[in-house]
Amino acid sequence: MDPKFLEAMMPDVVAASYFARLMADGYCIIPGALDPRIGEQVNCELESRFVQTPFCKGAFYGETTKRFGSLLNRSQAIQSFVLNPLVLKLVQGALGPHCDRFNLNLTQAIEIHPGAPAQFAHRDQAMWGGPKGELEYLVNVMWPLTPFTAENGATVLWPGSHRKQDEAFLPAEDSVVAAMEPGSVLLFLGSTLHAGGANRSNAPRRGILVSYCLGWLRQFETQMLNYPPAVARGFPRELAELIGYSIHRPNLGNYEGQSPAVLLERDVPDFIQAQDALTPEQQAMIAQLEKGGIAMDAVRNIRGHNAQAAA
Ligand SMILES: O=C(O)CCC(=O)C(=O)O
Repeated sequence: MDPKFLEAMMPDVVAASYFARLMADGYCIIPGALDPRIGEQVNCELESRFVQTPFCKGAFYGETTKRFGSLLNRSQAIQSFVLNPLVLKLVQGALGPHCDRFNLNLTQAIEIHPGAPAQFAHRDQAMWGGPKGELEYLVNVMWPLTPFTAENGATVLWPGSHRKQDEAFLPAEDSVVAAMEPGSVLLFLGSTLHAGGANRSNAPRRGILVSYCLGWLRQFETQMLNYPPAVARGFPRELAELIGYSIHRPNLGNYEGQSPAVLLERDVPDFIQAQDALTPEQQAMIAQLEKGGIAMDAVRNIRGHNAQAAA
């Protein structure tokens, strides 16, 4: 990555060095990203749900693995994972060039039990159609609640696989194990080939997966059902916006023509004024048009029409 471009995009030197690794290798591990006591608190808050949740069904989720989502409903401390400033900076670096804003894609607790086989290697971007290899669709962030080791099923990744989109599988010997302690965090791109590892130890491996996707994509978890307005009203504004109580300019995801954040108000008006939410470029285009200096085709672009097709 061109160092000048990197510096312009990521002036924070620590963030810039992790970002460079993330984009070069398709993943990076940040040791000591969070006070491990926060992880312990999350672990306590989720304990009874881990115990009571049944094993998954299906070869991909894993029949000796437990998973559950909606974690912001189940643990207050999870907010420190989701809103970690360094992580958000790196996600912005990877997804920012391709969207107006990114959203929370999922929060999922994953407990891989002893005897679990390795998961199928996959790229999480496969859930969306569209070209692959040209843009990043999501960034995954794995927060370990127990140590992650080669024996107990730490995430396995294929470095550089984000640049090999034509290769669905790569040799096992080219993979690396994301060994890390609670408090550290693993980030990897949606284009990076990876899998949950086999658990050959005698204790479960617990981790919290948080992922963020381009703001114009359907989210893996239907976040606004998980966190309807009555719940989201209790969240910090930044978190509510990440869930989807925000507009992706131009005008995407609106409620009655406004940002769905209007639903977080105590008194939602009966009659709501539809209100433009355009990108700065579009606003500039309209301003020029109003001065009489631009062709109608350019205006059609505001609604996403192809100017040539429309001509
Ligand atoms: O549990 C892990 O380490 C990775 C899980 C994963 O990649 C997935 O479920 O998509």
